Amino acid sequence: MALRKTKIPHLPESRVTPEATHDNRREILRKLGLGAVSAIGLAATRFGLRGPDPAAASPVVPADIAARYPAPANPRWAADETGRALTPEARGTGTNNFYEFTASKKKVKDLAAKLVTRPWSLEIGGLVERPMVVDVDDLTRRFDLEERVYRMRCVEAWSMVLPWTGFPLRALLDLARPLAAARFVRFWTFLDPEIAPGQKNDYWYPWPYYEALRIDEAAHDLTMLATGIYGKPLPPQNGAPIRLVVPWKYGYKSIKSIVAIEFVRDRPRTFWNDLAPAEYDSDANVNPAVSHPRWSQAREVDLGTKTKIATLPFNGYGELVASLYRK
Ligand SMILES: Nc1nc2c(c(=O)[nH]1)N[C@H]1C(S)=C(S)[C@@H](COP(=O)(O)O)O[C@H]1N2
Ligand SMILES: [Mo]
Repeated sequence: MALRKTKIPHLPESRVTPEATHDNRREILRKLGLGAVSAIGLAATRFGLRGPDPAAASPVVPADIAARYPAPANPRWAADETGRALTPEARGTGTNNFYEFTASKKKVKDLAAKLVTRPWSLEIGGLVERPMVVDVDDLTRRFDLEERVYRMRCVEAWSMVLPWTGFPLRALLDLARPLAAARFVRFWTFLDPEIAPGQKNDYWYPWPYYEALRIDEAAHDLTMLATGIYGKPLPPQNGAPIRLVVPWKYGYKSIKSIVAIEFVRDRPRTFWNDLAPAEYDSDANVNPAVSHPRWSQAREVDLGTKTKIATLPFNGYGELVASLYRK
């Protein structure tokens, strides 16, 4: 994501040169502080973050899981209520942000093909009654899958309309049963520099990618764990085998390829906010009235139709979520 502090009208994440990022490395590391690095290191060790074992790998989605696609549409989210057309599949699965692989959106797809997404274990822990390490397909077998069409607004001022398949994150909360002391949920992506070139080459990023939600945001009906898109299991570039989708927040909150979910008491740090706090706030609620330091957030390009449209507060989901933020 754009880390330069100089005033450039709209520098998309993909156009930031490694040099530009590198110039800021010392500043980033200073901001991060040793405390943050060791806290992350500690959690990573505790949770045993690791990529899948390629020796044991079978990239094949089990037949019973594959047979659940396409999943029934949730009638409430069968089409975009603002009248926007679904983004064509080739674009939705061909223009991606996944910095573990590359900052070039159109190259993510080919590079991410190396990600072995099965078998894939997910660790759920922290302040929960029922901590578990569970295979992602076994986890999915416990829930009904449904399809929902959501708008996805990237902080870089572009958006898509995507048909996700998955289940509400709340269903996982019901399964794991967070303790009363759990006020936040924290998410981690895999760490595997051998497979993900960004994790090796872009060594100044605090890998693995980490995100967080308040517990009430996590329990909100809109918040999904997605296992599919366009009526099929997720392809690697969209965050296979399981990723978060939080449609009223900028896209960077919707963390991909999750390996661990931790329930915690204190507000966790988040990846982009640690990198550039002035540019990427931790709440990341879509807000057309608050500009990014280097570009306006008032409008966005719909990547499906290549037209510019007005950005809506909370990405148009305000009626459902604004109450979460009223004091
Ligand atoms: N692990 C991980 N998750 C991530 C990212 C990333 O770089 N790594 N990029 C985020 C950003 S900036 C966006 S806009 C969305 C893009 O999701 P999509 O490629 O499926 O449209 O994923 C988010 N989740
Ligand atoms: Mo983004």
